[in-house]
Amino acid sequence: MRTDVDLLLLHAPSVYDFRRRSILYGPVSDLIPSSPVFEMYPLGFVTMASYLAERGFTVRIVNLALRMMNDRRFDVPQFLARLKPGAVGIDLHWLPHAHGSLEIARIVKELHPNVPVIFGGLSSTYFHEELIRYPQVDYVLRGDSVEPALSELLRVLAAGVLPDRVPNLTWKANGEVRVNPLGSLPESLDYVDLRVDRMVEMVLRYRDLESVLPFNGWWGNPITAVFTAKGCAHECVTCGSSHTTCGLLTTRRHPVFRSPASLVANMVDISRLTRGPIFIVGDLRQNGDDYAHEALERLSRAAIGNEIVFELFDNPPREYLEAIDRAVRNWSLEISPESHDERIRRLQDETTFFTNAEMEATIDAALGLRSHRLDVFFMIGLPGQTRESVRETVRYCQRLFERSDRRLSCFISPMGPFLDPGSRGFEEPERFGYRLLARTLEEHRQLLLQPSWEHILNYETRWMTRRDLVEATYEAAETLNALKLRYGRIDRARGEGVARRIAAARALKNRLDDQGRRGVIDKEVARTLEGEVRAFSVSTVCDKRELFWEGHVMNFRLLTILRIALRYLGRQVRSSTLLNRARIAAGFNWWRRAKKA
Ligand code: B12
Ligand code: SF4
Repeated sequence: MRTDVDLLLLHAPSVYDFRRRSILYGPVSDLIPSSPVFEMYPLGFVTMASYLAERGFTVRIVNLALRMMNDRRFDVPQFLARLKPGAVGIDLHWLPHAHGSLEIARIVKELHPNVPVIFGGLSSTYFHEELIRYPQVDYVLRGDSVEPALSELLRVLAAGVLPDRVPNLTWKANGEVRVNPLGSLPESLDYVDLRVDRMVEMVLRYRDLESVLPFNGWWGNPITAVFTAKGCAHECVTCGSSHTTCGLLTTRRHPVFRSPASLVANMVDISRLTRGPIFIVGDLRQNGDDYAHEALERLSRAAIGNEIVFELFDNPPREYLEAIDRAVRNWSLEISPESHDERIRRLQDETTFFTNAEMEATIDAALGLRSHRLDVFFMIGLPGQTRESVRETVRYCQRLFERSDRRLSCFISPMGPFLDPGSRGFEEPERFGYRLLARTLEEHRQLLLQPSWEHILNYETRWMTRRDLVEATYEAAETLNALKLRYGRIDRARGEGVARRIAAARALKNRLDDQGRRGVIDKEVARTLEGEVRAFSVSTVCDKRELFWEGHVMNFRLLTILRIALRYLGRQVRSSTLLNRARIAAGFNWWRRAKKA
């Protein structure tokens, strides 16, 4: 069979048919760029595409979730029917994609019964033995670093031999599940990269920009992220990638890192393409002070103009912040104390305890330097946390507003929709005060279809029922929003907009509860919610725009894009047949049309 791409990577929406269902998803995605459709695809799509392209495979990323969001008439089966992939990869990385990913796989199988369907990501890894039993799933690649194993799998599939030696692979033969050993556990991450040039080439090759955009609104807010590590040294009870959880999923006993050289080289590449902020995922000090300082020295030499966003997992000495300030012209900080209550913070992660006084000293030091912005994140749904404790957290935010200037802002959100599978809280719920309402993949898939986020949450705690978690969230959101207005963190229009949306979401939730108790959802409520992902579930704990940095007149560097395009087209011409030359000419026409538009 002639194929037009070796591997088609598809990112599904959280709930496949969100455009016709009536669900109140809730503010579960308000502190990330995505909507409740969770339209952002994993960074791993880019590392896999880069790695495979280096080895001669063609890869195409299609963000189906975003395409479906942006165009109500976008027809998924029709779009997929036109493609001729050698293999299809679907991420079930985040558990909230439990419904959408399996539905997309079902459609792919119906349309292309002989094309292998490969799943991967952390949730696929956790649920691999259940996942492989769905008829639409052929292979599951386990682990958090699968590029070499994926390349091997594609090679084996093309050769038509049995994949019994492909590391990390769960598969089935004659109806029997086979679990190959976890052989692909790289000790360093320098073998992978987020190659922006490969992404530009992908856009050109398939003449499709829309499908590779990472989230709704990225074009106006082109924030990018670079990863520093796989795994984590910390032990947050609720995290599906903590030290203990990574041990469970990958058998690795410690996190693995990218070298500072590779990290900074990647940031330089990104800065040549976009002027948007670059978020460094993970605290640089996690791999020791020498690592952090080497990264900063390299950043200083690179003199990147973009805003660089640093994450702190604990409180560094003042000298570290000074080193950031010397190395980077434009920088911001993110800190996640999770709760104002030090006891709860210790319950959430006993390995990294810090006091409020220590955190405030860090805040003062950062704001005494050139930090442009300092965001402090709190969470609802923690061990030991009560409704009163959540109220206290918001009062603590007021204290932070009072003692600092407008560069500091606070955010609070519910942990949702799910407590991460494999997290310590998920594995030992009683020990940490959780009550799980779903355990299997299928149970989570069903939860996602419940009418309201109160019933989608997969947990409650000894201290708060699901209803309490929902009520505590809206109450905290209302008070914090009012405080932000009062202390000048947001302008009146934004503050009033958020207040209106919270009130509308609350009213709708109450009507749903009421009708739920009576066992019928009336037609009017169902119609109001049909296909609705924005009005009642976006910007209902804060205004989404608070997450972004101010844009530039020109967010992208057109010269770099042009250079990559010319290099790509030059390569195509050199290796082309007559047919390919015709395609390249068509590419030029498309480029001219896109420029005119
Ligand atoms: C950075 C990050 C984010 C970024 C997104 C970055 C991105 N686009 O990937 C932001 C902040 C936006 C984010 C959001 C969310 N996140 Co997050 N995130 C992380 C974090 C801290 C690091 C991930 C990372 O850098 N990975 C590095 C890249 C290169 O690897 P990768 O993407 O994982 O891909 C590799 C493998 O996973 C696998 N793989 C992935 N997909 C596929 C597909 C196929 C076919 C194959 C073969 C392999 C494969 O192979 C890849 C290459 O080796 C992790 C925690 C951690 N320390 O790991 C949490 C984590 C992954 N996130 C998590 C969660 C829950 C979320 C949210 C659902 C939270 C929420 N309610 O808002 C959202 C979902 C966003 C969406 N889809 O729209 C959980 C996932 C638990 C679970 N099993 O469901 C984690 C483990 C911890 C946590 N609680 O934060 N997140
Ligand atoms: S939530 Fe905690 S355990 Fe998970 S990646 Fe962040 S610091 Fe590490």
